[in-house]
This record gives sequence, C-alpha cells and structure tokens, in this order.
Amino acid sequence: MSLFNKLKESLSKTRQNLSQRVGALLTGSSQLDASFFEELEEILLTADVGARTSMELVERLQQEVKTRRITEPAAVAGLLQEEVSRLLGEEGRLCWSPTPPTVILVVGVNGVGKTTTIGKLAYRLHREGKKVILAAGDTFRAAAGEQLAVWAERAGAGLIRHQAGADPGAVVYDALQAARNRRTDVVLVDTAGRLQTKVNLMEELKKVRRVIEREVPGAPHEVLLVLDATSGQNALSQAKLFHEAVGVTGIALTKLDGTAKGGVVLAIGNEMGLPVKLVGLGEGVDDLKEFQPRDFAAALFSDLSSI
Ligand SMILES: Nc1nc2c(ncn2[C@@H]2O[C@H](COP(=O)(O)OP(=O)(O)OP(=O)(O)O)[C@@H](O)[C@H]2O)c(=O)[nH]1
Ligand SMILES: [Mg+2]
Repeated sequence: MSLFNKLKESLSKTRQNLSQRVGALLTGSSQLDASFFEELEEILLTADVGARTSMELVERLQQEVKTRRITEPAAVAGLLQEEVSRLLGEEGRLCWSPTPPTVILVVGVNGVGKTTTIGKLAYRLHREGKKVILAAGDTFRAAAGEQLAVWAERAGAGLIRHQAGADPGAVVYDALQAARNRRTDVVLVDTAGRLQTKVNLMEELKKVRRVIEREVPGAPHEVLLVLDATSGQNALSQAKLFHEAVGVTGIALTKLDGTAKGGVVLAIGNEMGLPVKLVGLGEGVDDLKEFQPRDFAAALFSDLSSI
C-alpha cells in the first residue's frame, strides 16, 4: 500500500469525524454566512482541533473567502485543505549530530507508545545502515527492559540494560560509553512512563538529560515527546509540562490509526510551536512514518476532493 493510502486508511475515523462532517456541511449549505462558519468551528472543536486553533482556522478561512470573493460553499473545501496544510507547517525532520553518536531521548506519560516508537525507529535506522543502541532507561516498570530487548532483537540494534530498579542515569551513562566504544551512530534512550504530576519522576528525567549533556557535547540532539493521539486535548497539557521540564524538540504522535481525535495534530503544531516529526499508524515495525504536512492534509480531506 502506498504511504498516502496507508495514511488515508489510518485516518479513517478522524476523517469520519472531521472531513466527512465538513463535507456534509459544504454540500448542505447554500451560502457562506455566519451560521456556516459557526457550524464549521463546531465541527473542528468536536474533532479535537482545539478552541484556539479552531477559531484561528475559521478566521483565516473567512478572511480568504472575502479576499478571493468566494461565494460557493463547495469552494471552501480546497481552501480548508490549503489552510490546514499551512497551519501544520514545515516537515519536521529529525536532527542528526555531525559527529556520531546522535542521542535521542524519548519521553512521555505511561502507555503512549515510547518503547514501541523506539523499536520502530531503530528498525528503520538499522535498515538505513545505521548502527543503533537502545538504552533501557525505564528501570521503573517491571518487564520494560524485556519489552525493549524484544525490539532490539527485532530491529537489529544493541541494547544496554541494567536490573529493575537501577538508576536510569547509570544505564544511560553505560549506553553512551558503549556507543563510543562500538562506533555507534544513534543512541535511543527509553524512559519510564511518568505522570506529569509526579515531581520525583520529572526530576529523574532531568537527571537523565544532564547525564547525556555531560557525556556527549551537544546532546541530546532530539528530545522526542511521545503523545497518544487518542488522548485528544490532554496531549496539549502533557506537551506543556514535559517541555517545561526537559525541553522537547519534537513530537511523535502515536495511535493515529483507530482514533477519531486526529484533529489534535493541528492544535499541537499551532498551539505548542513544537513540530510533529513522526506519526505512529499501527503496532507493526513499519508503522512509524515521517510526518509530511502536505500529505497529511491531503489524506485528511481526501473525502472533500469530489465536492
Ligand atoms: N494502534 C497503535 N498502537 C500503538 C502505536 N504505538 C504504540 N502502540 C501500542 O500502545 C501500547 C503501549 O505501547 P508502549 O510502547 O509499551 O508504550 P510506553 O509509552 O512505552 O508505555 P510505558 O513504558 O508503560 O510507559 C502497546 O500495546 C503498543 O503496541 C500506534 O501507533 N498505533
Ligand atoms: Mg515503555
């Protein structure tokens, strides 16, 4: 299946919730009056686009409709896709260190898909010919190290792991030493799922970051915050807290498949100012994709192309 079709299929619930309802509004309206735009804003809101972003989007559309003297509701379809694509911004590529290793710290609350995202990313990087080490920094949850070991095996990556309950800082230290000795290209650091209210866990994360900074100048090159798309607007408050604590550089948005709340991706980019770099479209090794704003907007609004 092509990437575009995969994206379209993964977004099917979000499309039902967002673009198909917009489609019904466009075909059912005879003019572009205030109630049309109110209804459009309501649809965006219920699709987890977020209050501020929904309002801004509708204002932009109203402005464009005016300047381009558009009177037909159907003509708004293309405009909407254009505006969403603009809102999503530039393609967010992962940053690479000019001198190896590149260190990517992966954070997020529990169950969002950190370990799975690391596994999928390791698989991809290994296939691109890169030498990868996974650091099992989640020493908190029982079986976390085992889960990462399974992914390391599957991805053809090295693994540095201590016993349960060990200091995550020590695991990361060892992983960085091993990376140096083994001429490794990338170190992916898994961390425990932590509730953003648990101050001690946040402190632990800051400590992990300090170890990385001290051992590899210029690192971490990425602090990827993993957000679960099914959590909708909660993702925004998570992003704020993690960003304040450890300085997030990009978002990996998982579980876009199967959620009707995919509209949250618009709010994340717009309201957090953090680029979405990766999207998770399933549980398989190949289900992690680079986020391409244009393709995303096109897939999201593909139902409107026939209007
Ligand atoms: N459908 C779907 N499931 C996903 C995706 N990413 C992760 N999952 C599933 O989400 C569940 C949790 O994933 P983990 O990778 O263990 O999450 P985690 O953040 O490491 O969790 P903790 O270590 O407990 O904090 C697993 O069952 C994954 O298979 C995705 O993009 N789509
Ligand atoms: Mg995990």
